[in-house]
Amino acid sequence: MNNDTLALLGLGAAAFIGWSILRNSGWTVKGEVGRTEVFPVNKDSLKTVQGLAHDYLQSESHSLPVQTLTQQVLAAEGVRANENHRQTAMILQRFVADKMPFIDDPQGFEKMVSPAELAQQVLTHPPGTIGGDCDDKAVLLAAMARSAGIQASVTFLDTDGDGEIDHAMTVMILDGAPVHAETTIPGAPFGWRPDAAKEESLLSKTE
Ligand SMILES: [Ca+2]
Ligand SMILES: [Ca+2]
Repeated sequence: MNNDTLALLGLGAAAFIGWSILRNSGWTVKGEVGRTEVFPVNKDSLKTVQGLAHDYLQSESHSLPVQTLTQQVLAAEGVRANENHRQTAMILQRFVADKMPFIDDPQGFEKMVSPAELAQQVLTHPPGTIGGDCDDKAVLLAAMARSAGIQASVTFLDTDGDGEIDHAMTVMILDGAPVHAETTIPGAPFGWRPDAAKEESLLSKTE
């Protein structure tokens, strides 16, 4: 292709993105195995994030990339899935919180990378190079926990008391009680939860 054609294609892509933003609809990028959803931050975006988190967990927790990554992380610590749920959960949290960098969404947008897509990227890139923000990492950890047989989902919190949800965490049921797992702060203790004025957990909506 010559430069003019490339420039036209670039203009076309920019026009499409602009049109998507104007329509408020966002767009989907199909990855190798999963998908990435991008949409503008607005009053409806939290509902979209929560709906996608639920869908991603239902459809991709037992996908091959999520299962493979989970088994690799556990095997590196000499543990097999289903031996001990609390120990398994703690190892998986350490991986997502400590070994995957925090990478923020583009300014003004919500970007949600599905767990199969994120796991596939982690499996195929050098260690420590693939990461995500709180919703991406919280959904991935919940999916990995589910693939290890642990009841898990995502919970959304208002941590600064302004009435708006601003954080996502993984929450799991261990010994019959909900346990929070922070994924964006390296070294965050298992079970630690920030003070929150409001919390909306998807755990009760699990199958
Ligand atoms: Ca995100
Ligand atoms: Ca807030």
